Amino acid sequence: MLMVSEEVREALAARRPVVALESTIIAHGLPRPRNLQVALELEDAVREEGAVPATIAVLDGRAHVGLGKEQVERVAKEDGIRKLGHRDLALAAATGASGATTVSATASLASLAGVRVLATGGLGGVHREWTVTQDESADLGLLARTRITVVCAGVKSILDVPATLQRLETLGVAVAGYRTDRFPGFYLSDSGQPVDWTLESPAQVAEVMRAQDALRGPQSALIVANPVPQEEQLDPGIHARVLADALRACEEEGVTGQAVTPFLLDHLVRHTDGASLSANLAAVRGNVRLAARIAAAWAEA
Ligand code: PSU
Ligand code: MN
Repeated sequence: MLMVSEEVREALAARRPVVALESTIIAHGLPRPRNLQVALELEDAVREEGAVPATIAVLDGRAHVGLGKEQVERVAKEDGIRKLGHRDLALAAATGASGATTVSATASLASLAGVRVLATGGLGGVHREWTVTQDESADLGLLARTRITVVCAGVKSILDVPATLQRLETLGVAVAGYRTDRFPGFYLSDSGQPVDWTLESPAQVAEVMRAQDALRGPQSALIVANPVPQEEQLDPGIHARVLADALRACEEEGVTGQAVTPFLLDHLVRHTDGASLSANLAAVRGNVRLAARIAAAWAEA
């Protein structure tokens, strides 16, 4: 059921750095055909930093850790490819379904395969209007019980960021800013919220990972929040305006559940003339490169 590619298996056996990459961003978070290009580009960026990329997805019921080019193409192009959270994995495996994995599903499969570092764009979290919809991404609960390091540009700015940070605190998930004391805002370098901890180098992140293992306790994650460079962020004024429109459209069209995140991301891309896409890509690229350097520092131990 779990298929670890030969390249990833060899790298893990030789203690060479490996970075897990999620696939929901490819299948449901980015417009086609750009998504395929980006998926391959992110794998290249990991390699350029000296690590092995392990893109994760489920194809015909098999959970893959490390995809070949044709498999990445299927994830990017196949119509009807599902969006799988960790709760969907067994259902997909047993029924032979295919789907892209969210952070929660990617983290659980990565951890099963022995990959310790994962890169994404923005984490899922608590949605605005949570009191009505109770929509909180399964990413949070899974990260409370999975020992993995997730490099992200904060949580998606479509969410209730302060509420998400509060939930991470309650769930006991460690959060640190990378070279910043501000929690990043995905498309924006600063979400307006502070973080309690700042880490300065990949080596220091790896030290924290070792300390997590030494101190035992619950198997929880480490979130490394890496801001998009200020010169590549989305204009904050445009962001505020278009996001308000997107949230209104979502409500008017009655979009709920798993469809909410892709709907909002797509709305932002279409109403910012692609500027949100550039900021999103800049953030993901930075995260993937940092994740590779963290994986290298981790593998050195
Ligand atoms: N970050 C992005 N684009 C995405 C996502 C994150 O830049 O598409 C995906 C991730 O896979 C994340 C998921 O785990 O959205 C969260 O979805 P939900 O809110 O339905 O849990
Ligand atoms: Mn949700």
